[in-house]
Amino acid sequence: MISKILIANRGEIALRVLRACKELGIATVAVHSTADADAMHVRLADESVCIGPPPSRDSYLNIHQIVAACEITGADAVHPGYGFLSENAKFADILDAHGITFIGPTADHIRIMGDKITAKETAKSLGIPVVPGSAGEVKPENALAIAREIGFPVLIKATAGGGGRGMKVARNEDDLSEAVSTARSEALAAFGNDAVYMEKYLGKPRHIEIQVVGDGEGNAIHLGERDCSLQRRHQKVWEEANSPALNVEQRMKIGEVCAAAMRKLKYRGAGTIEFLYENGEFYFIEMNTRLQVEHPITEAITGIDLVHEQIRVASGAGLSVTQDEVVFSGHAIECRINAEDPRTFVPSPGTITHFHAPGGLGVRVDSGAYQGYRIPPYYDSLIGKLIVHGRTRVECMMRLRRVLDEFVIDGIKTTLPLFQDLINNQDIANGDYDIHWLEHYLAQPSE
Ligand code: MV4
Repeated sequence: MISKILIANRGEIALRVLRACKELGIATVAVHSTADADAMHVRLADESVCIGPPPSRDSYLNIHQIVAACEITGADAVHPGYGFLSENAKFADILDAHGITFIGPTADHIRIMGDKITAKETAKSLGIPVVPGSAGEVKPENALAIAREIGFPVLIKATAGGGGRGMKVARNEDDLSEAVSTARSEALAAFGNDAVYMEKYLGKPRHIEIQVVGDGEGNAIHLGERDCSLQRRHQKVWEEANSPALNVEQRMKIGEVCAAAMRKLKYRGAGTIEFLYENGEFYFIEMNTRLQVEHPITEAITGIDLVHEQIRVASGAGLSVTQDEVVFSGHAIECRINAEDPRTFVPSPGTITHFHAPGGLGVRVDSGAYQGYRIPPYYDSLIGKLIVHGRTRVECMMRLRRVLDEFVIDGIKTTLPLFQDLINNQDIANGDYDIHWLEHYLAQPSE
């Protein structure tokens, strides 16, 4: 049904999608900005189209240029990757109007999950546990009554937000009105929408997310969880599957709740249901209606290619597996390799003078980087992902230590040395960390 896919992205995820297309015998079109003419995704695609100058808004976010590139090349579907246009409902609508398949959920489902109040109401109505909080929007005049009902501390969040922007904690009644007004003005400035809502503030949660895939016809499966608690300023650094905090019963229980919800919703495509997890309870915070950066750790423990599944369900071929056929095996860890200083996270674009990727059993490197590649300064600093799989968490960690020693990236600074430190840390070895752990760790003076 789909014979040519245009990949509306760059970097490692464009390569990742390209690989799935090749395995399925589907022709590929790369798009690129003038800054990415020598990128690996352009070299490996069957065809490529330059869609504009370096700034994303003029190229990777330029809907008209991307639709034109589809028309010129005869691409019948678009894979958006992550970021850029991947959660843009208008883009999905426009492709639809042109008879081009958007490889993702319906525009309506993207819209529902893009508004955080609607997302939460929808999740709740589908039987997913949510954080106790306001029913809908909070205004300065009703904030105190709602906060007293919920109990302090409370968190004010932007309805149009996500990814942590525009959040304010109020520890007590004295803090409240300032927290609400600051959150509203920050939300207005960041998203052009000052609507905010309120939740019980969870102090030391883990961030655990459930991978789901649906066929849009009422069939859906879950592929277990990923623990993404190790993050800095809402940028994930290290992710693992399974979560060190869950046992198999907890995994299958929350997974089944999510899969059942997606069946009811008739969700199509890959999705991630994000939870905070504290004292044995799950609390829904958001749903991402796209493929995520960290999806390979789920692929490692299930053997299921998520991009294959996305393409299958987009073309009406259905899921390749039923829930009963999903087998979880071993443990996987992903390290995000950024072109950044490993201590300050200041970006470090430039030319890679030497590049040697590790190999061996249980090792996957997803990267568009190569020796001589010049990292452009215009985009995010993720240059690769190292994914290691082992039969147990201990085996996975031992393998990761070996693999980090083999990896060579010279000419720029990268986050590799941070992982050398983390792999030798006792809390990490014990799986004993929450969403604040890494920031506390980085705040300690290093010797
Ligand atoms: C929270 C929270 C504590 N309590 N909600 C941040 C990003 C956004 N997706 C939700 N976030 C949070 N919501 C309540 N009720 C703490 C965070 C949070 C966080 C969540 C996941 C991963 C990292 C985080 C870092 C700081 C705060």
